[in-house]
Amino acid sequence: MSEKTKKKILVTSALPYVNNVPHLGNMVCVISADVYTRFLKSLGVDVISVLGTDEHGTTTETKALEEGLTPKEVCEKYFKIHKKIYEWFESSFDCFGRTSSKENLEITQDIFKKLNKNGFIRKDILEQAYCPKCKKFLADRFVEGVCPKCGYKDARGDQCENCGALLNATELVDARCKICGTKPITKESEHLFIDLPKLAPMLEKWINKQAVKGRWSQNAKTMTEAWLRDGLKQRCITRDLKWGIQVPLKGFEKKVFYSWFDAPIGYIAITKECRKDWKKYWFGKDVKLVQFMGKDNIPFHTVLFPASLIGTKEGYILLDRISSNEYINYEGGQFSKSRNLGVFGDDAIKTGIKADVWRYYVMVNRPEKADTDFSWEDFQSKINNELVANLGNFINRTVSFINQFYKSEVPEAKPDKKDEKLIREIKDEIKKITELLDDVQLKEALKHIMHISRLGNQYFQETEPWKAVKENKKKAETCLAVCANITKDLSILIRPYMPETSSEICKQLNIKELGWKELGKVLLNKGHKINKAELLFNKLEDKDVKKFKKEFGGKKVEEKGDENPKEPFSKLDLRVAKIISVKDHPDADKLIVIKINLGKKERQIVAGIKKHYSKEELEGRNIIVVTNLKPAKLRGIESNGMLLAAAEPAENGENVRLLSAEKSSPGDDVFVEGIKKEPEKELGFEEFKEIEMKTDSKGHVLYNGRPLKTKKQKITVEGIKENAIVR
Ligand code: B3M
Ligand code: ZN
Repeated sequence: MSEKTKKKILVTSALPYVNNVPHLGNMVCVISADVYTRFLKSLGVDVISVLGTDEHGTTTETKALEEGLTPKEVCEKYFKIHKKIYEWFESSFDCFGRTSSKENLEITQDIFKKLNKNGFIRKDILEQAYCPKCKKFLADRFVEGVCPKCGYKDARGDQCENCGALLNATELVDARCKICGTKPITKESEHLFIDLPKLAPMLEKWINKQAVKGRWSQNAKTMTEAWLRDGLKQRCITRDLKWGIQVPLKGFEKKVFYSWFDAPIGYIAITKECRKDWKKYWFGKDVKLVQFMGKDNIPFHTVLFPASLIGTKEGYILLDRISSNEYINYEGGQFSKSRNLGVFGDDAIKTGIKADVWRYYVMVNRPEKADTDFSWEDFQSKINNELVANLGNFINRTVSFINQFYKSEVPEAKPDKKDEKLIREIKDEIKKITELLDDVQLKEALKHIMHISRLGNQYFQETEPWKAVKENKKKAETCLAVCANITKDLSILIRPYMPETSSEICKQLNIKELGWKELGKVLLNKGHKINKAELLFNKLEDKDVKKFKKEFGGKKVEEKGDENPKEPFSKLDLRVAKIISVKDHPDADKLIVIKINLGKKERQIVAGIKKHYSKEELEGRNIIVVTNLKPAKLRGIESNGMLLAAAEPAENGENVRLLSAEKSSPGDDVFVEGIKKEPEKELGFEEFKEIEMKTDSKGHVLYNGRPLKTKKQKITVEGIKENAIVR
């Protein structure tokens, strides 16, 4: 056991929002935390793992409205669904709970009180949307109206579902209360803030040290630095909602805590709920906290949660190691339950494909440095070529051969040089795998495990025991004894990833389940009786793939048919345009009306970029415009197209930068090499949204990893980070 894994370890997986059925992409984090924990347990480390549901906040209130239930009822209903799905996926968390527990209420209130006592809580006035009819403050999601960006009628106050723009409720045109339809007013309300500027010196000192010591991933460091670089600002931790943890301070009894304040505290509360000795973990000097999450959760775990804990001065342990994954997309787009698109936890159960196979797929495609894509073809190929033809085949031929030729008794091994060479190679692989797992490189470790099975297959193939069994008995016997012990090693190595398969292998080998320290040892000796071979994995047939695609593909895939789907990008008609003039929209503060030159034609578009650019900056500038969108009317003014900009979340809302092509001429075609343009006449926003374009680190714009360009240059965008969404 290495030095690093000596102490107690506390592993957490981000707590998924309770209000939806988790999909395959959501499972990445849960399965990752589970694999890592199982590995540590196999090593013999004192480890506990924590998972649960995140139940407070506006997401739950919104769902409750949609389903006609109370927030509590929504939580009851979906908590059961989540629990069932995680169990089906063989997640083995020691503690599984929910943030709406009484433990979380107690600890959250306690942490708040300590923060307040230590002078890290401040009061301040906020302006918020308020419905005079419902007599309540409206969270951003509870305000609806016209999107200032795309003109979509029913945009939500936090985000436009149609074009994906991040919004503030106050930006909506013709805003209305989602509950009763009344126009909201802006009203002041006093709120509580955590004083991050005051905590900053302690926090920064800790971050600078821990990011190095805990070998934080690049995305974790970058995102955290971005928060620090912009200067930490006080952050509001209360909300005018009913569903949540009550604020225990005079004058604030009607408010609840912001769900991102109490959700991470949920990790502590869930531990307390299930372990009497929870303090040994959360206050232990010898405990290492390892947290798994999606990349969008990073700053809450590297800044907000640690700040809340440091401010109590109680000696809570802080994050040591962070593993933040990117996303899995579905067949090139996003998962969407409402559009029946993608594989959700309950769907995976219905396919009849074993949980282990799903776990394997998610881990071997684990989106570590970039997003990955689920496609049925890829899934099929990984099952058939890797699980069936490699791992399954090696184990099956070993066990069957011993069944058939040695009356199910492991023969005697008398290794020669060639056998020894393989044994050494496998020991080296085991060492490498252990290091990788220790370093939470779960995908890479799995690839090395599969390599062992590949080496085993090669060895079997080259030794030809089916011939040697007649011609050179010693050679055949040694081969099978060696393969039986490799199979034993594989049962140990794959156990964290595919626990059920590991148990099946142990059953076939007639051994008990073994821990990491038994790796590389010869444990199956001459005369050891094994059981009958059974197939570990089934091939996924083409007809099944067809069927699943129909079932889970959603409308889009069906319309297009299964064969050779068109690249979504081909539907777009993107052109360079020069801005001729800019006017304010007469009826909307946030909108401007732009006249553009498209080479031979002129057009008018309405855009919501007033906050980000001045008129002077815009006039004469070359921009990129989608010219084949359905025309829209924005507050009475016709918009014939949409300009493209890259956007990323920033402290004060959003950072938005226009795409440009200054060396090109108006009307020039914008394309991606290798994709033939077949623009649709009137492209809907829904379809446009599926076309994912992102910035890279050099200020170019990529579609599917390839740059957008004109015949003269690559499209550029300045002043924005890598991976910003273009829309
Ligand atoms: N529920 C966001 C998410 O599910 C949030 C995580 C909370 S972790 C304490 O991605
Ligand atoms: Zn209302």
